[in-house]
Amino acid sequence: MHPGSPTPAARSIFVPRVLAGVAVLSALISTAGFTLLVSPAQSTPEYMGKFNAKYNTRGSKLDSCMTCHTSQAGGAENVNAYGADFGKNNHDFGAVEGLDSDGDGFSNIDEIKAETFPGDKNDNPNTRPAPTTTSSSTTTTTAGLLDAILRLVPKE
Ligand SMILES: [Ca+2]
Repeated sequence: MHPGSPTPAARSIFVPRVLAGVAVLSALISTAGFTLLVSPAQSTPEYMGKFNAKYNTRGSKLDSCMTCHTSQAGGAENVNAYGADFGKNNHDFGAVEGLDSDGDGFSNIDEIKAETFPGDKNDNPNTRPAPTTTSSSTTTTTAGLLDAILRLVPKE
């Protein structure tokens, strides 16, 4: 046996230590990752989960605090119009489906089906093209809107 090479006994101790180190590291990394992923939805994860289960919106734009809140921070003090109606109706999603919480002319259920925020009047099926629409027509729509706005501004 060469003096520098580890004996079989030393190797068998070394390998479990490395494995333990890897296990601890990966546990730390996954805990950190999980915390980062979960923290934005900490306010009412129960309602978010129920919303996603009811409307099959998990992973969509509506799978967000912004569906019921005015910021990602969540919390009762910054609910949007939809979140406020939801609260007033004993947290019953079905009870507020027919309302137009944000007053943009689209009922909450129509907005949810279109994956637009029911609590943001600037986000509705008219302002957002359907998900299947190509980006070129989005540009056209935006340009058209800008043009319409510019025509409304009085020229000096
Ligand atoms: Ca609406």
